[in-house]
Amino acid sequence: MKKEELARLGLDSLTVHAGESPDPAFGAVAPPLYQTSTFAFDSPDQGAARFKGEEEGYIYTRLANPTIDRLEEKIAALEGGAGALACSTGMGAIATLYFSLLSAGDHVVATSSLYGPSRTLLEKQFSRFGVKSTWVDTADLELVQNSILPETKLLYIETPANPTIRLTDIAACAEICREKGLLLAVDNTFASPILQKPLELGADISLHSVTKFINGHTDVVGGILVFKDLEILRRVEKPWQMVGATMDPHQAWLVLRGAKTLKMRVEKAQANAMEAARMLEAHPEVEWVRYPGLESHPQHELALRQMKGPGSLISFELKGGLAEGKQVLERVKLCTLAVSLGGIETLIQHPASMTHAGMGAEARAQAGITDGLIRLSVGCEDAADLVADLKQALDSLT
Ligand code: LCS
Repeated sequence: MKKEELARLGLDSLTVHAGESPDPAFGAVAPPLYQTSTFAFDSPDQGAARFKGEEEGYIYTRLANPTIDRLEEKIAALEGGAGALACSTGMGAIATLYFSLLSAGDHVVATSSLYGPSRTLLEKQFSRFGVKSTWVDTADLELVQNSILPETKLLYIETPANPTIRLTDIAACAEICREKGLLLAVDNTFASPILQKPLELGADISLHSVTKFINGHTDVVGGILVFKDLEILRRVEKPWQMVGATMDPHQAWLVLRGAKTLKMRVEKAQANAMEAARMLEAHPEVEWVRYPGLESHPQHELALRQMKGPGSLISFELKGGLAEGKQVLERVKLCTLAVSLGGIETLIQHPASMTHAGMGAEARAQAGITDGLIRLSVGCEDAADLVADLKQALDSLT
């Protein structure tokens, strides 16, 4: 379908049809997997013309591949972006973003609570090349304003944030970036394009670990950068190709397959999460629960304004802190003790010793990631089974 036709479709239709036109070679309805590293030229002149950019066509899979193009088209359509670049992993996408847009002497303001390696990559690696960063609670817009220096080039936010489920006001951040001439990038992994569209709220780049909701089946790692306009995409495209953070066609094919059911999965997991969050909130062993769908979430109003739904990530802490948290991790039966999130199955983990261990205790404390925080990624099982599983683990503590 043409871009203008796609733009008129609803999200259900888009997840099914964007990037999915029948195969021009044989009419296959499912997208063909072009598992090839290179593409033959008809003549030396054609090869030269493709390298010069004078003729459209494929050259080499690290540069572009028809299966990967389809995934980029699908996710760009879902995000309302001008184009996308599919990456080897979520971290490949984030590293590509930093590498393409930042130079020695530049400064970044970013959300203090976010996926640990997104922070340590800038703090411990990019700092070697003279890139500086300031990590703040980006929910506090005054703090964001006050952290911007003359050399700040990028505001990097993650909302909802991993693992605190704290939100940042994307439209307000976009306004600040417009005034100050900065780029705004949003890690949209926790919401997925079904629940939140950062580009429509004024962000320049929306990115995902497609390992999570977009693929949804816990069998692929991948990432994607989606751009509001092609000018920024062009700045990122060459460095992305040159560092080789590009996706493989088989990855793209699997993700295309997973993404077709994105909306149904997100909605089912979200309905389950609401029930799990209500049970947790009512349980006497639970000290606090953070879930944007609960009225008790300090940014419940922002969630209603900015997101189509609260998603399926919950964090909570028990009255007995980490010691009791570990017992729950051991006693759940249906929930699997594993990192990652956004898959069809419910996963539970302990960020301070797992996903966010590398950040260090000081950065975790500053970001509000307490030692007793347990993160739950609710999947698509029966809500009653999930609630019963969590409840039996909690009841066993009393
Ligand atoms: N962004 C967010 C918000 C993430 O949660 C992750 C991974 C990444 C980026 C990086 O993506 P990857 O390279 O793994 O595809 N988050 C993980 C987590 O919370 N548990 O395990 C991985």
